[in-house]
Amino acid sequence: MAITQERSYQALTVETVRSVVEQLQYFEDVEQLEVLEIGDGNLNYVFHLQDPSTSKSLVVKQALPYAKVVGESWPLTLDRAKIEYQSLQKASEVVPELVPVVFHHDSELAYTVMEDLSSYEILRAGWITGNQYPEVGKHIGTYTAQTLFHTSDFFLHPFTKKALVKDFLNPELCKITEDLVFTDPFFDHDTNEISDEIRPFVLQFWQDEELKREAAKLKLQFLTEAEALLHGDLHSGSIFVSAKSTKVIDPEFAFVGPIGFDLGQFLANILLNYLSQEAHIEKQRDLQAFRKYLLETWHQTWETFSNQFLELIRSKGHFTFSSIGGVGEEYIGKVWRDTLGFAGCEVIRRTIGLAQVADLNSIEDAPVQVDLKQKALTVGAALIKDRAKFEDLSAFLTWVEESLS
Ligand code: SR1
Ligand code: MG
Repeated sequence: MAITQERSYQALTVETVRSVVEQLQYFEDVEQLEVLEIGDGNLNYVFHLQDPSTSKSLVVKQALPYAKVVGESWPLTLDRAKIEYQSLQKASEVVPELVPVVFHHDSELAYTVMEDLSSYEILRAGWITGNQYPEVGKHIGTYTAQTLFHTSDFFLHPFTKKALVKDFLNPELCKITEDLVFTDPFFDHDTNEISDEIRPFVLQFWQDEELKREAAKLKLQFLTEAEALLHGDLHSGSIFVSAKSTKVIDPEFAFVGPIGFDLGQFLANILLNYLSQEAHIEKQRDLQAFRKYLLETWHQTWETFSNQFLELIRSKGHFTFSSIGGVGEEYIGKVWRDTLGFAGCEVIRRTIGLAQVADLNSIEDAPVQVDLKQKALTVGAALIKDRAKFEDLSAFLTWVEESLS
């Protein structure tokens, strides 16, 4: 039975997924396709379909009505598939080279057919292996500047901006972030994953009232500041890379929120990898070189983002006060402080919360892993509490070199 004739939701299988691509007339004979389910994320199915005779291929991503990482006990809206599709469409209007090509979307069956990126690597996996991607900082700086500016009040008419906020209300996925990033890791919550070895350190960590006060401010910003349409989950597992090209995927957490959140998530995942390299790279000289590359990546990200965003305010901005000296620069200063604070929350969450990262968890030497996780928690707390003290990028980079090496 062809799944396209069934108009109520059902999960696709390696058999039924053929019929959903048949209508695209992209492949000559869908029966010949080799189909694999390759999803390794937390939430969705991802099918890879390839014609063995021509090597033409596509990917079909389908949302499940629950969070795959936990199971059917955690129901989750299928609307996220449409949000992801619409967000990819918006990004493709300004940075088509930095997102996958989308061929088709079906909201009822909650699937999207898109470009196969399996010739690329996931950035997290590449970094763990010690691979360098010299362009990724510039690309993520461009992606954030262009997508965030063009969906902000600096660019949009107020009516259009409000409509955007309404179109991208994403309450269930936002709630996941509100809980997993901004709440649970600061308390003894059952979603956390904390080994017996690190628990005594974490018990002390939870005693820090100043940290909780500052985390509360950041959570309130996340809840209330509708600055621009975010990707919403911009960690190194949401980025495909090759030597010269970058593709940002998976914007199912998209909503109109504080700009620093996207940049902060990317920064946090750079810092987590930076820390973890102590266990992955054996030779001291190679370790130093790789860490230098990671800091250079963040340098390029921030410089590209801030320069492009300011230039866009100057050249395309519709916000009345944009021409007043310092308005744009002060706004970028606010985004900088928010970025550091949000990065701190993400570092802490990926260390002791739900959905931790392979950068740290793949370290087999248990005492080394515990030591690095403690360092990560200390770094995360410092970013949250001291975010207003790092005057600029160079002060921050010096601090990383001195305190994380
Ligand atoms: C239940 S979802 C867990 C995490 O996976 C996604 O990638 C987001 O980061 C989310 O917080
Ligand atoms: Mg994801």
